[in-house]
Amino acid sequence: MRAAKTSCKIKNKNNSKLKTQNLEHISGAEGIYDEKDVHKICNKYIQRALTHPRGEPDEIVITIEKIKQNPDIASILPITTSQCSSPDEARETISQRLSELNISKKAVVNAFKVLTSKKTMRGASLIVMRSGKRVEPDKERGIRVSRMGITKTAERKLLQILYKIVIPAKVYDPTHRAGIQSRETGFRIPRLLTSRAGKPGITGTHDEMIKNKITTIKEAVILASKVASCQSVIAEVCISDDPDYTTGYIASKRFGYLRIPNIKKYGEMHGGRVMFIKENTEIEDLIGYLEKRPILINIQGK
Ligand code: PML
Ligand code: MG
Repeated sequence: MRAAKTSCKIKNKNNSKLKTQNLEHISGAEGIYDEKDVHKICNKYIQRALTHPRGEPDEIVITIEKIKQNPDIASILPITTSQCSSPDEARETISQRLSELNISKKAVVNAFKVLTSKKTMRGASLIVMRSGKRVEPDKERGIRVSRMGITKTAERKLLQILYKIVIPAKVYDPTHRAGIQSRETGFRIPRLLTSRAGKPGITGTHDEMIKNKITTIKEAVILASKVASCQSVIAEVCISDDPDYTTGYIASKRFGYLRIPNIKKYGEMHGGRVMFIKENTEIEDLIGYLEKRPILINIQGK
């Protein structure tokens, strides 16, 4: 497979005097694509960067890289969604799952310190599952999980699942036409959205919001599936740092990808990722795998 990697970073200055040193990273996105799709995907990344909820970017950086190593294949995690109505309940659900995975209370407390800190990290924190020690070499940058993509077959299947998650229930429509309403977003949109996206009857805003949400979950599932494919990672917890995105997840080989609605309140800026790792993990090898090894996610057993 001839593959290319694109990544887009946007930065927002928070101190005009120290412009170059003090650029705040506000978002990133990436994937592994066939070369013919690279132009199209770069345009999408630019569009996303320019409309990001964390703020208008001062700088957008796009990197396109030829992947020389053949990607390894890892299985996609199965997706479920928990019932959760508040950040406190979310914390309880996550702590419960982590304790079932033999992760210590100290490690959980340290993880929540990272996830709820005002100062968000660009990448993920690595926390040793029993001692609770943070072992990522650079505590500000963290570990940037990179070089992951999805096969076309798995992507099609994943999108079908995600449409059902984001737009699940048919509801009564007072105009006497069948409609559907998202249990999570509350948006009511015409029933044929998936086959008629962009056609009359579908407002741009609804259409865009649904599409953005599906992209967010898709990218998170791909990343979490790569992380879970590491032998030394027991679990990962993520809270989006986007102020308008309040669903997080806990992912592990044992439980799959469990979505946690209301993990934070609307408008809050904190967020991040933590990975709980085995005690005797070779940190350099793990970082090499997460940041450098190209991985394509596929459906289980294919
Ligand atoms: C992010 O990239 O902002 C994190 C997204 C987490 C997605 C959780 C979900 O809705 O499944
Ligand atoms: Mg973000």
